[in-house]
Amino acid sequence: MQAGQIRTDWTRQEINDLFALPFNDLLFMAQSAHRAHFDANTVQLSTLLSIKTGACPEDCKYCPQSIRYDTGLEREALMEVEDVLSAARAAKADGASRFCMGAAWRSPKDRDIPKLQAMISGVRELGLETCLTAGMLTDKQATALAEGGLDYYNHNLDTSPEYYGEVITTRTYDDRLRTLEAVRDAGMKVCCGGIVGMGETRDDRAGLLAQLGVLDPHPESVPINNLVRVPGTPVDGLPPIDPLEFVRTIAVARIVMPASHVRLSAGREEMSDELQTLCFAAGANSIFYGERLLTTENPQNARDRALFERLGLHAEECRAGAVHGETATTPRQTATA
Ligand code: SAM
Ligand code: DTB
Ligand code: SF4
Repeated sequence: MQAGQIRTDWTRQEINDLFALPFNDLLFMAQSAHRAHFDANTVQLSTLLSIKTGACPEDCKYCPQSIRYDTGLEREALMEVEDVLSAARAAKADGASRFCMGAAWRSPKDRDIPKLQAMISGVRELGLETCLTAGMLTDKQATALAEGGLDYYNHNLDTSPEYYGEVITTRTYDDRLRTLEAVRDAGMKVCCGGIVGMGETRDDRAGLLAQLGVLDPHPESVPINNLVRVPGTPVDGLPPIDPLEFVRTIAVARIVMPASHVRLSAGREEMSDELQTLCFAAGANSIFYGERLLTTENPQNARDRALFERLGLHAEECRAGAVHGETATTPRQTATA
């Protein structure tokens, strides 16, 4: 197979075979795929904000925001637009190119949509790309968000179809796939990935990547989260995934979806600089940047800047408003600036 070839006919067996490669061979393949589509020293920076926190009716076993688990989290109602825009301004000043708003909902209510649209258009006017994650969407809601200027919708498949029921019982894999279809049909870009370290097997990780790899087109953005173990959630206390298996998961994601941004997502706070470096070498080219994820901690900006400096990495230019290969609309910003 030619390095970086885009395919949507992946089989789970082929993906398991990639996982089983000797580590150096896997990393070489991943680097080759990465370099066929990207500058290998550029990393896209997304900043998260929880715009509605806690009290979610879903039972996702990993999530501190589920109402079913006592995680001590304080619930917060949907934020005011101006407060969201202040956070977005700060993210932009820090060098982020995308602003991702997360709401702890099973799905939005139709009455919430106008406020979400106001947040989206306000963030866009600041020259940031916009991303929202707010649970399952109807076709009508997806269209309304797209019309409001939403660039990306995040909706993760999280794990393999077989393991999904061990993690979440309040919605199905097909529910997730239906929302992804609504997002695509409405013309938005898809941000879709998963979580590792929840007690799944390697074959489950291969199953997740096989599901993502046959989406046509591939999700433009693929977050790979390493479980943040939050006391009170049912998965707290599980042994962490072998760090090199995590790197393998990133590398396989890069090979399967060579032209997508693969995001080294939750879990960086507990990772050494050296482990993150291996993830970048395996083809990760996006991170969540900013001192908080949604409700848990992320590395301090200064730590990320220092790591970028040591590795000669720079932040991707902001492409907000860019169409059909047009170049960036805002000046080049580097994480080290
Ligand atoms: N409620 C919406 C949904 O489920 O799509 C949006 C918010 S939800 C917090 C977004 C994603 O965050 C989840 O799909 C999951 O992949 C990730 N996530 C949540 N808790 C996590 C944790 N403790 N560790 C790692 N990733 C987590
Ligand atoms: C994604 O894949 N990871 C982000 C974002 N999309 C919304 C969320 C990570 C959440 C980690 C736990 C928390 O901070 O609540
Ligand atoms: Fe709710 Fe999303 Fe957390 Fe699941 S992951 S409990 S849907 S906020």
